[in-house]
Amino acid sequence: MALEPTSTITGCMSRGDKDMYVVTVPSDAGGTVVEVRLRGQNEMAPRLELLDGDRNRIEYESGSKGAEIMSWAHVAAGTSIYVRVDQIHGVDEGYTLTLSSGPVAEPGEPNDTWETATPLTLGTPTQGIMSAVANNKDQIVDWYRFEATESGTVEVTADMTGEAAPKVEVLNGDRKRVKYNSAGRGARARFDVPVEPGTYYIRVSTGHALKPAGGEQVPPHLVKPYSITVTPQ
Ligand SMILES: [Ca+2]
Ligand SMILES: [Ca+2]
Repeated sequence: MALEPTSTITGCMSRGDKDMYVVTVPSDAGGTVVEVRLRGQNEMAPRLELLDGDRNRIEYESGSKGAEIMSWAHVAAGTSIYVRVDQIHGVDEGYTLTLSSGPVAEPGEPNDTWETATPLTLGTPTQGIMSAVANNKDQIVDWYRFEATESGTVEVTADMTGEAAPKVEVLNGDRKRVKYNSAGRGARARFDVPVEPGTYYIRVSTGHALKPAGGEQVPPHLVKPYSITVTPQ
């Protein structure tokens, strides 16, 4: 059965029952965060599974009798995930499944390759989201580019949020690596890069692996953008 990404439905469980729903998100380029809550009427010990478009499990949660469980997923533009509902014990009762959703605001996406790099304005911070995304494994990488107008040095700063750990690679117009820097989770990478006049690319990713789905709260790296800045010295 198809569900809207923001909706509430009631279903019915009996012993051995599994209910499967498909949820298709809008085409916002940054993707959509879908939050899912499941609660039985009285005695049901709920189980909730999220699967990606290829039906690979991306999240699993279970709860005790009468508990409400929740999970979230970051879903790529215009794609679908599956939500599977069942229970640990075999009671016959109704349940409520509540979905809420919102777009991930990231004007720079799609920027998963050097060809689609987001242009930077020198001296001005640009914000992005570092997140693993269900149904698009490439989206986690963000490419940027800038134009150096004279020979000298620029300072590159990538200020990460949440569990994302900055891995920052600067490449020249021939896509040869000029400089690399990294830092820990939620930390800032800051380094100087020698430049000649011409185009440069910056590939931003995370050294700490992130998951496209989880239980409980939506994680801070999906709520709070990171920033990247290139400043002539
Ligand atoms: Ca991004
Ligand atoms: Ca990206």
